[in-house]
Amino acid sequence: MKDDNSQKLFNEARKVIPGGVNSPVRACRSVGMDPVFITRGQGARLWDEDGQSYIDYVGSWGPLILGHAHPAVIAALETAISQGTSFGAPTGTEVKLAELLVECVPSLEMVRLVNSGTEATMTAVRLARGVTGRSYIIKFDGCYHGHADSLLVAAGSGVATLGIPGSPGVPEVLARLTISLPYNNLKPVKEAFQSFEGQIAAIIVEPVAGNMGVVLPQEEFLPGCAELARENGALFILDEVITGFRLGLNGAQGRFGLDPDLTCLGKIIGGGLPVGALGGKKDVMSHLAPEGSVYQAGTLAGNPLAVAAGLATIETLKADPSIYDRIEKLSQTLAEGLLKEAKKAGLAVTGHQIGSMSCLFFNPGPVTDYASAANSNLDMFACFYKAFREAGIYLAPSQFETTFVSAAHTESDIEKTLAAAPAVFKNLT
Ligand code: KE4
Repeated sequence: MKDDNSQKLFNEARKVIPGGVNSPVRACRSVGMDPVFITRGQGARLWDEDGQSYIDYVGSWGPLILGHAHPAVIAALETAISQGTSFGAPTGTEVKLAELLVECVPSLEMVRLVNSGTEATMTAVRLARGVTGRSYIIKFDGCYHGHADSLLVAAGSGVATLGIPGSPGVPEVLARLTISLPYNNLKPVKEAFQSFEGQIAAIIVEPVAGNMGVVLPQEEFLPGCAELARENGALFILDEVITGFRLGLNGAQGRFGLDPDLTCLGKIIGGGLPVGALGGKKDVMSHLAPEGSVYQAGTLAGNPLAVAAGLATIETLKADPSIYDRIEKLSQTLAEGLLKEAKKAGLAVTGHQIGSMSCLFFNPGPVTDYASAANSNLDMFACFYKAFREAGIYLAPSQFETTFVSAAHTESDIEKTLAAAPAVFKNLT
């Protein structure tokens, strides 16, 4: 496949941007390829600098549930941008978005808009520590909550493992306050609360893990975490940056009937522009400055353009909730079809799918946590990724990400994707 123009741009990019990208996953290093440079997106498609078009299952890593350049989003942005780009002052539209988030996300009583998912989770951790006066937090191996120091912690598994710096620059004194445990296992959580009695400020968890591939919560896991947090005076924080408005207007908490103290949002609520949000119960959120003393701020928080794109996206979803059924069915067809073809080719694979999120693990399974997900055949995934990209199908360049279907995908897109599968999988055996 011709990629001269992307290659040329990548060579230029690497001279002035570390790794040639502004976010590491985009470099495609884990699949041994160079990235293609995108010129435009429309609906379920992307075009690169060499004129190649792709059926896009990355969707900007989740925000584009309506697909690229949706007319309602473009129109809202055109109206907003004609009035200016940022005021650094309150606006009526950010109140409207806050009210819409409170209306849709069951546990929310108040919400603070920020600029990214990282800012939302970073603030959630600071708020939990500020409200409880405690320093330790529990997260789960393989869950990714953005790149704030306390959350960028790779950790061993096992009971109450003290985090080890997941990245140079994260001071050990800080990393040790993060206890990272195996997903889907309540026993280590219980033991952590016993070992660090009265010292744990919060549990933060992805209700459906989307950053170790897609790993579903086992039945008692999330309610068990909520109960253990409550019993021990810690906050229960759901990181719904991916699942918020992805698994329905009420997110994962609506689907699973959860009532977290805090919820982190991002991606879809910005419609492809930089937005995050932290929301929760009034008695917790009111500790945030200027009402309370836990500080958080942002020059572009509640930015009018990002708010306009987010409002248009959520209002479009609200106006036609059948979108969710449609994209779930397409995602199911895609996931089941890929699994069937891979098994027919004799490959050891496991498929997970929920809503419009799915993942094919090159792994005999079961995959229930990061340790089992990490047993996947990453070389085989890399060949799968390369072959699909050359067939014009754009997947996330990592086994540990999520395949997203948008409202712009059609049955024909899924059929075209599945039609490429037999030859691809045959070459993997
Ligand atoms: P951002 O700071 O990238 O907006 O959000 C961080 C974040 C928080 N929580 C969850 C559950 C997330 O998935 C993310 C970010 N997701 C990754 C991809 N899985 C973003 C892609 C990237 O890092 O470029």
